[in-house]
Amino acid sequence: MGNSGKARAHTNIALIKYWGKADETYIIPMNNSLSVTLDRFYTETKVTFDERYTKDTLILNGEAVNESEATKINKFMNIVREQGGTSMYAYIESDNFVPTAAGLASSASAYAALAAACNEALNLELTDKDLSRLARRGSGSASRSIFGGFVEWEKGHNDKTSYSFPIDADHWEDDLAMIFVVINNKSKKVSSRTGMSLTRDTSRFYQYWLDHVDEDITAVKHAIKQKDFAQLGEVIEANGLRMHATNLGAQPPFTYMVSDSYQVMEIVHQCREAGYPCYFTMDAGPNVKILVEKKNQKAVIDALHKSFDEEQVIASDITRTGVEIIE
Ligand code: 2P0
Repeated sequence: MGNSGKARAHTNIALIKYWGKADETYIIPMNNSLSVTLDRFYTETKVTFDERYTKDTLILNGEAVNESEATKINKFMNIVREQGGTSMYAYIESDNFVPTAAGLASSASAYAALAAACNEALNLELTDKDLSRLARRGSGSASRSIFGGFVEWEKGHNDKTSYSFPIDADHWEDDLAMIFVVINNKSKKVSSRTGMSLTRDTSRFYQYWLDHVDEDITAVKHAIKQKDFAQLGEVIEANGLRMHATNLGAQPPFTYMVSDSYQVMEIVHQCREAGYPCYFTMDAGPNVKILVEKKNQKAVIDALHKSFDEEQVIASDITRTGVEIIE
């Protein structure tokens, strides 16, 4: 149909974290980050522009979204309209394919899929690089979900120079998997947007984080080149912990880690000692993600099942497929 497009984008998990913005309007990050794109969790979004619409409408998993989500989407659609030279509003239908128990609703796959669907619907003919820049305006991590496999987000210094690109790993992704351990948490959630802003502005450890993140990026890229899983794992685990340490240095201090998160970390250590190399990382919540070679995936899952219910442990392959137009 004339003014419509449908796209699928997969979510991604940062191995080297994005934590803090240099520019909140354009979503320019303080540091480069590096992620893997996951096969199992994705968003499909169809967007239709029409002159008869009087506002943007977003239907997410079959239901209208709340006011604050609608405002965020409308802001993003204004950017799209400006790029496309149109004043048409849009009807957006979006479905998140994430196991409901996982609670991993992801702005990364959401804005990557929406950007690609808009590109198709309005014939913007954006390159992947420009699509990554557009997705970034919705949510920083979305800039990485335009691509499959290992992806680096170059922080740049303005709208033009801040975008993601894929890192050639010679198909090493096919040998790797990520295991999610979903942890129930009743404490009040600090959103990533709020958490990273408070930390950037107040944390006594934040400058240390910034001073060392480029070393981690370089070490990870070296490990990918060498297909050295232990080196990759050691660097990403340390980087994730260092990001979480910056939160403890904020005023007021806060943390995303709960006791079950520490229990998963302990199991990861035990698996390593038992000869199954695997490494953890955490984002703006209590869930723990474990990077493992596929050949050891079952052993690690079995170890986790001794302490966690079956539905709390979800494994995903790494996909090398980037955002796709599906209609
Ligand atoms: C990341 N996180 O690199 C980091 C690590 C969470 C922890 O990107 O404000 O939803 O929309 O740019 O991308 C989550 O933050 O934040 C995130 P905004 P986003 O994956």
